[in-house]
Amino acid sequence: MMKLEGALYPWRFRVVVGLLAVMVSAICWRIVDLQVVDHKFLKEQGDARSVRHIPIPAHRGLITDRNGEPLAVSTPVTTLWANPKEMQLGKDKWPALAAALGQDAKLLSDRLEAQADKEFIYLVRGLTPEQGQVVLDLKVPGVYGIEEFRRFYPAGDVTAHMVGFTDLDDHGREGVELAYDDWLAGVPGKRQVIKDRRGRLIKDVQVTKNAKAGKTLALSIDLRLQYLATRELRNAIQENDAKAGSLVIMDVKTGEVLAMVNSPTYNPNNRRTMVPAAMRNRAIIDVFEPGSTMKPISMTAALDSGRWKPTDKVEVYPGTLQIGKYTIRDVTKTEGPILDLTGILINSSNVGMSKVAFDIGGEAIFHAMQRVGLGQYTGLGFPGERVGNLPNYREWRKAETATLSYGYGLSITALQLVHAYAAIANNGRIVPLTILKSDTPPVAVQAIPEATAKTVQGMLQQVIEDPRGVYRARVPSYHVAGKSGTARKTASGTKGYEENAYRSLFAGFGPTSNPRYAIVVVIDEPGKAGYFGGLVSAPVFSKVMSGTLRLMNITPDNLAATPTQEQVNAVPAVKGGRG
Ligand code: 59J
Repeated sequence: MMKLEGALYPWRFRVVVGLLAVMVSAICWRIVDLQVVDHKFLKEQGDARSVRHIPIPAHRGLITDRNGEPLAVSTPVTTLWANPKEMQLGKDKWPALAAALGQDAKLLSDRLEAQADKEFIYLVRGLTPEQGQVVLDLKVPGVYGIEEFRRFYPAGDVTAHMVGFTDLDDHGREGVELAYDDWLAGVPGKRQVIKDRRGRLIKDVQVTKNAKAGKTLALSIDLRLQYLATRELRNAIQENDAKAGSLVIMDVKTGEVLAMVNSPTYNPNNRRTMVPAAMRNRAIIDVFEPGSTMKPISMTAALDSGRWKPTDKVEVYPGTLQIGKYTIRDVTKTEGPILDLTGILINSSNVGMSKVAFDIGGEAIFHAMQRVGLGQYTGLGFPGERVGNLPNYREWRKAETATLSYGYGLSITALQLVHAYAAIANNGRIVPLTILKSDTPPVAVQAIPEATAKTVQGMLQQVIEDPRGVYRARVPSYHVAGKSGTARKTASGTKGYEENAYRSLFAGFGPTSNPRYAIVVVIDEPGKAGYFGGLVSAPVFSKVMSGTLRLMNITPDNLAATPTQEQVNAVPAVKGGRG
């Protein structure tokens, strides 16, 4: 008779069942453990091995001029990159790839072989999206595209120093692009994708964070004036065989910089043209001795002292003045021995200015210069701006008091010079400089008493309109005011001056009946034939001021008295070339 085994060995049956139960519950526990208890951790670990976040580039903000003209624009481009390791699987497609890229097939395959152990190389950056798609459509294993943005500068070399440029990764490197990088850059987004073990993209899962576009920035610059300034400066530099130059146009009421140009310049769309000398924004980083363009500032101190009025006379004969072993000289000595204050400006008499300076003292001149912003930051907030140097009056002895009063012994930038003249032009009120278009009226500080500023405005109009004046600075149909300067350049490495290297300056404003614009022209080392500020820089001022007043629709304030060209030509030039 058969017996049930179980019945025969009951202990054995129970052991088997018991073991099975233990095993089943162990498995169940493990399932619960994996699926419930550790689920989050394990999913994260798994995802970390397959899910990737790739950045979505943010569209960089547009830079425009004050009228909305684009100065820096970001356009979408496709950058092609490759995983050479993966590419080794599809060598048959390399010739087609080379053809599509317009590259030499042999060179490309050599490069890919040489980098066979790499996982990332750029194939080509910045194609148009259409060009990029043609290549991607070849479906060459290991070739991928990423969308990026590339900066384009429509006005090219005309706005180069102002706008600056970005690097290949779209970060601001120079100019406004650098100064306002945070504002312009935006915030890149994130896209979740799944890649296989080889890093190939399998699935675009979702955008986890949208890219936040950068903001638009409207500059104070007027592109039309920027072009005008560029053209006239470049012409003058060519005609005078000069080394370099700068020109700044400023709105005296708002503090806005309307144009700022330098020559030489460069094309920011073509990095190969970027040589260091061309990249200097000279108007804000080159400091120089301003020479006679300081005389009007010293005159404000004289008038403020209450001791002088414009018609008071000074003996300048014989055109030299001995201070210890130091001799002060006038270049133009054709005038009689006596000059009034306006005459000192018209004739640009260093001797006359020095005598006035001795009378009022260095401290008054120092404060007048400091009040109009010399030796201080302009507040423009531009990268690399220099402040120059205005030595404290306590260090001035008699010779320094004299030379500082006519512009030597201090150093300034073209931007500071235009800012100082803008204060005179704005009836003594100085406003902070800005490169951004401003809608709110700026807070002005009365740097020069209004009456004094107005008196100096009149004296500077005389400098241009007097028969002996700087007639080349005149502007048809308008009254304008200004002062020329010709300064020997300091010889590098010594305390002395160059024999034959000059800086020709002109600073002025207009229209005098209600001054709106201040302009400074700096021409560095004009040719030896003619180098006086009144000869070289004054005509540039005239043309640029004339164009500015017209473009800005400023009502002429001198229609009746407009001199004809014949009348202008008939004015005898003063011996010495100031003319
Ligand atoms: C000058 C100077 C150099 C520095 C002199 C220009 C001094 C001086 C020592 C000789 C040419 C020249 C501190 S000239 O700007 O007086 O703009 O139309 O460079 O005087 O003391 O062969 N400008 N320029 N001086 N130094 N040190 C005149 C004048 C000026 C003119 C003309 C003719 C100088 C009217 C200059 C202009 O007003």
